[in-house]
Amino acid sequence: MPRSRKRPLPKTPPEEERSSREQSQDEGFASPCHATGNDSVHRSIGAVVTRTPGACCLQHGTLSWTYDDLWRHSGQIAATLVTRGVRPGDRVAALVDKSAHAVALYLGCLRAGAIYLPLNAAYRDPEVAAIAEDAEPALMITSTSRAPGLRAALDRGVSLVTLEADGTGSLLESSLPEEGVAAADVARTTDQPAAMLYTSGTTGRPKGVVLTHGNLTSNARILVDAWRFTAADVLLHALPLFHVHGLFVALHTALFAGGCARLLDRFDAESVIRHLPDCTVFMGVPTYYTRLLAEADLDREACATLRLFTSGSAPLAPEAHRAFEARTGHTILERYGMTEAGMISSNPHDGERLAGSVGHPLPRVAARVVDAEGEPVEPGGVGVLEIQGPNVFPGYWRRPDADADAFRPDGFLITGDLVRQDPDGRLWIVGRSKDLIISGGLNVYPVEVENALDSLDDIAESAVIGVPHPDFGEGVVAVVVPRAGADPDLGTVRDRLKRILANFKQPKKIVIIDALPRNAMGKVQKNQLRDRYRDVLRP
Ligand code: MCA
Ligand code: AMP
Repeated sequence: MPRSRKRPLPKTPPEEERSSREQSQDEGFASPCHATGNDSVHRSIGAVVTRTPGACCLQHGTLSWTYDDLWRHSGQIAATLVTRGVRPGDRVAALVDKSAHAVALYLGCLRAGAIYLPLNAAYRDPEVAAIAEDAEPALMITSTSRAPGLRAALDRGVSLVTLEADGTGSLLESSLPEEGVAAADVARTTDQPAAMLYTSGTTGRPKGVVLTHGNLTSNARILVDAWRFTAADVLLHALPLFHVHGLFVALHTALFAGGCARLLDRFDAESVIRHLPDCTVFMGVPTYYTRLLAEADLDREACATLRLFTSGSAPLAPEAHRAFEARTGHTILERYGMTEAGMISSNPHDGERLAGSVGHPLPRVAARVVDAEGEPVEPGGVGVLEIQGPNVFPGYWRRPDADADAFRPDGFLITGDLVRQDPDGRLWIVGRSKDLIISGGLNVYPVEVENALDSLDDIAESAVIGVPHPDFGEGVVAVVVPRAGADPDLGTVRDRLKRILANFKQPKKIVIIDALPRNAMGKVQKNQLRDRYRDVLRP
């Protein structure tokens, strides 16, 4: 047992945050929509701790934490980070298993004034290394099983410590001086970064999406209100904790409202159905609903205590929406968002939830629909959605070039989603102008897979497309052209890809052709490929 674990956990007054520590590495992100204030995520959760310290906060297996427990554990982690040299504004990367301790790690980072950088556990070591090279984290926290591989892949400058789902690991092994404990609770302003999540974007080069405390707190409060969250809610949490959906949309709504989040290790339809009774809210990506519908046990009785089911991250098929309503009596509330902006629009809690629509822009979100030149389209016409609001991120990590592509000069974010808007403001997503595949709620940027394929000896060029998949909504298909005279062995190609790309990015099918279809400008005609191969992943 590590020495520090025998000590009483630190008690720091949640609302009396200190800002006395040097903040030389801090970067504030001012923007017209981000009024300066002290509304930090940890301060908001700290207010709940003060109000209801003994209320249920997190459940995971047999473990049950009150708000006070979460505060004490996160305080200990914050103090440990400080003693390990983490300064306000430093990035702390986490590739850890889902657990209450992982939530404490997130909150502990914020309380130390650090920027939390969660990583998808499916990332292979080279993917993590590329992100670490860009983000330059002061510390990376991972599981014991991932540590050796990461240690070899990462730059020597990155310190690596471990944290297991049960709270053990080298992170908390060193002893904590009481002064260190007292030092960890750093005040943050709304325009200071709280988290950074990576996206590959259309170039394949990882970009850090910086999210400020103000982005997160404003979005959480708007959602608590819009979806009528209260302290009586018990959220069944099956999503991963490394994306906006699971970490912010799900966890924040539960915690900001003073409710309880019951964590499942991962989504598994049978286990979700087992846990639904005595929960009140469930959130999922469309694949969760498709898989739940495949279970005979999903019925009205199983959902009797539920008051809300939400879906997002990818389009929910109207057939699934209707089938779920028929089977359970619940109308799924579909909402829409993106990492760069958190939640953007939502069907109403009390009004009509329409299948196929992502509802109205949330309060304080300004939305407009424009053509390729940025001019407003005719009412009811299809165009790209652009948005502005306190939820919109201030910019990518050290990437002014990417910022210039993402924002209009007046500060509106170009979402890359093609929409139609009704006269009453209701939005319908009809497509995407960005080259992106969404598979089981996870983004796959084709260029990243193409770059990986093109790096292999036998492959001259490739085009990666998304086609309908019965389980994941869209599935990845790679169309490859061999080098002259080469005869690529697909087994070898797959083995190589597995070493460098996360499992969800792996092509579900690889097709070999002689030449890619191109237009007169030489651009690959992906639409033609999508048409040609649209049925290859159907059963
Ligand atoms: C796993 N596999 C996948 C995916 N996940 N293939 C394609 N797409 C996926 N998403 C493959 C693995 O490579 C493996 O293939 C096989 O499926 C089994 O892997 P396993 O890990 O056991 O899969 P699973 O546990 O069944 O996971 C599927 C899942 C999971 C439950 C749908 O991907 C998931 O939880 N997705 C949610 C992601 C999420 O939180 N998105 C929110 C992003 P093989 O057997 O061949 O090796 S936030 C966002 O988008 C915005 C802000 C928003 O609006 O929310
Ligand atoms: P991400 O980059 O992971 O945050 O993914 C954001 C993208 O997911 C958005 O730009 C949309 O294309 C898509 N998305 C999120 N929610 C929905 C939804 N309810 N319906 C359709 N697409 C969605």
